[in-house]
Amino acid sequence: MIVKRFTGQTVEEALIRAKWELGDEAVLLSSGPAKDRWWKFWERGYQVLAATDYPLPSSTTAPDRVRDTESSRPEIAVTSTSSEPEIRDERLEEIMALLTQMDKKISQVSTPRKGKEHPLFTHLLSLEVDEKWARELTGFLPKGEKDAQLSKLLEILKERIVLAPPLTGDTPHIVVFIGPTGAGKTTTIAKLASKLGLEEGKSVLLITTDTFRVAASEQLQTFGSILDVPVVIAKRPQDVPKFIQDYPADVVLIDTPGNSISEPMGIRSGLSVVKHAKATEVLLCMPATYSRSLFVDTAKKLSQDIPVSLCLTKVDEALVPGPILSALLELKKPVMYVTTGQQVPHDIESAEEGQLMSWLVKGGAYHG
Ligand SMILES: Nc1nc2c(ncn2[C@@H]2O[C@H](COP(=O)(O)OP(=O)(O)OP(=O)(O)O)[C@@H](O)[C@H]2O)c(=O)[nH]1
Ligand SMILES: [Mg+2]
Repeated sequence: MIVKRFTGQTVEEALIRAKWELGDEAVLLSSGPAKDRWWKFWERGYQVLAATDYPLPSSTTAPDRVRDTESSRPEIAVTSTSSEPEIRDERLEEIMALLTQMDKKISQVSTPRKGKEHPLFTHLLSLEVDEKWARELTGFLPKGEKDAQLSKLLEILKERIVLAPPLTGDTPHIVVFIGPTGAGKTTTIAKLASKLGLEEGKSVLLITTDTFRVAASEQLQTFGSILDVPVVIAKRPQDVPKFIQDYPADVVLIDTPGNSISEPMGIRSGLSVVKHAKATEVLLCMPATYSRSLFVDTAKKLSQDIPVSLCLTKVDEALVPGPILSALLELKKPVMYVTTGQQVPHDIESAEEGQLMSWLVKGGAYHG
């Protein structure tokens, strides 16, 4: 009988090696975590002890890559074969029984705690929440009715995701809008200008510093003339303070060119507008259609540690809320607005007053 130890990153991998080398008749004697450290490139290793009564056929030896590594491993034991068929059969039966037990244990190991997961854990995974956050959030939840659990989850999220109050127009605001290209900065400015100007009766000034993109200033001027709000073009960040002085207004909304995170010059220029304007708020417009990592990287690079509030744009186009939920938990930046479509001025809502939190928890269409 040949008894030999095989190792792998998983028990299954070690078993495949055993079958490969000893043949299909090989039986499993034991399995578990590997006891030596030759697999030092891996974090964990597993070993199986397998046996066969048959001589190794030369054609079933492992391929070169496998054989090279196997041959350098220490064998636990190699025993000689027995010539007594009955004794061999008894031992074979014992070994088969052992094998059956081990098979059960292995299948338990390979399907870890599935039945024990919190029911909301799978719900959060289906919304594409990061596994790390899904596990952490559901760790706080008691077992019980799904609705009660969702309400508890909502409470937990309200403690962790800060919502900033909307611009009221009660005090003067100088708000600079930054964000990646096409995020919806200019459209959001038009929506807010309309809300604050037409609905709340505040005086509004629009300033664009976007002189890079063709027709960028015309886009804002068109909105300005429809809303009957003055629009001025600042060619340099240094020109912004003079316009603010010359056109006194309750609310000044300042547009900047869209920035790519690979263009540090553009990012610096947007932040220079923030500095020169002496902004009271900086709104970082971020598309809710981004993946978690793109959202987090872009938000960090564009805001460069200055305090910003988020305006989540295009939530109507986001298929699931999980990536954004995960990103918000990671970023810990307050959310002030959510934009829900292309319509000016309707498709915007305050994060505090709108559907954001319940959408993050339940998913589905934003206004479903
Ligand atoms: N579906 C949807 N589309 C939006 C939303 N907000 C803006 N858009 C659209 O997104 C496109 C880009 O909007 P802009 O406001 O020009 O974006 P921007 O960030 O100013 O773009 P740049 O100045 O080029 O960086 C336009 O077609 C908008 O109509 C939204 O909430 N939902
Ligand atoms: Mg724009």
